[in-house]
This record gives sequence, structure tokens and C-alpha cells, in this order.
Amino acid sequence: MKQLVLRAAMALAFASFLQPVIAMDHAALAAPAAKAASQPMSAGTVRRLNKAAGSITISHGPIENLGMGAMTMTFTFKPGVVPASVKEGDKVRFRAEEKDGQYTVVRVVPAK
Ligand SMILES: [Cu+2]
Repeated sequence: MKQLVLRAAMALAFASFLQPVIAMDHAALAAPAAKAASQPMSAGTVRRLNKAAGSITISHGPIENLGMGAMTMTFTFKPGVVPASVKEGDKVRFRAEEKDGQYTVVRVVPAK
């Protein structure tokens, strides 16, 4: 019986020791995803897509975060950003950013 109480106490101590570590780890993992999800997306239609070259031409509506009106323009993107299902002519929602004078799409999702 004494052994059992001791074990329970140890388990409790161990659990409370782990708690802050788990909470911290979770926050660190959740933060970037939550940030990406809350970033405003813009609407557009894919005109040209070259996955090998990492370039996509989009007729887009206003892009608020870039202070841009509606136009057709070409963006670069990194491998994996444009889903395999997306093809020319598709409507998409996307997140565009400007880095060193270059316009890049960092997230693309098919629009219904
Ligand atoms: Cu533009």
C-alpha cells in the first residue's frame, strides 16, 4: 500500500513536471500555422503555370497586403506551394508577398 501511494505521488510529480514543457511545445508548433491561417488571402484565376520554373501567372483581384489593385501578373513560388490539383484556368485563393522586390506566392488553395 505504501508502495502504491509512493508511485501515485511520483506519477503526479512527473505529470506536473511535464505539463509546462508540453504547453510550451504546443504553442511553438501552433503559432506559425495559426499565423498563416489568419493571413488574408486574395482571389484570382490561374492563367499560366510552370511548376518546373516555379512561376505562376494569376489574374487577381485586389491584394490588400501589397496595396495592389486587380491585374494579371506573374509570381514566383517555391516547390510544394501550388497544390498538384491546381491547373491553368482554375480559380484559386492565394497569399502573395513581396521579398526583395520580387512577388512570390506563399500559399495557394483551390477556390470553389
Ligand atoms: Cu498584381
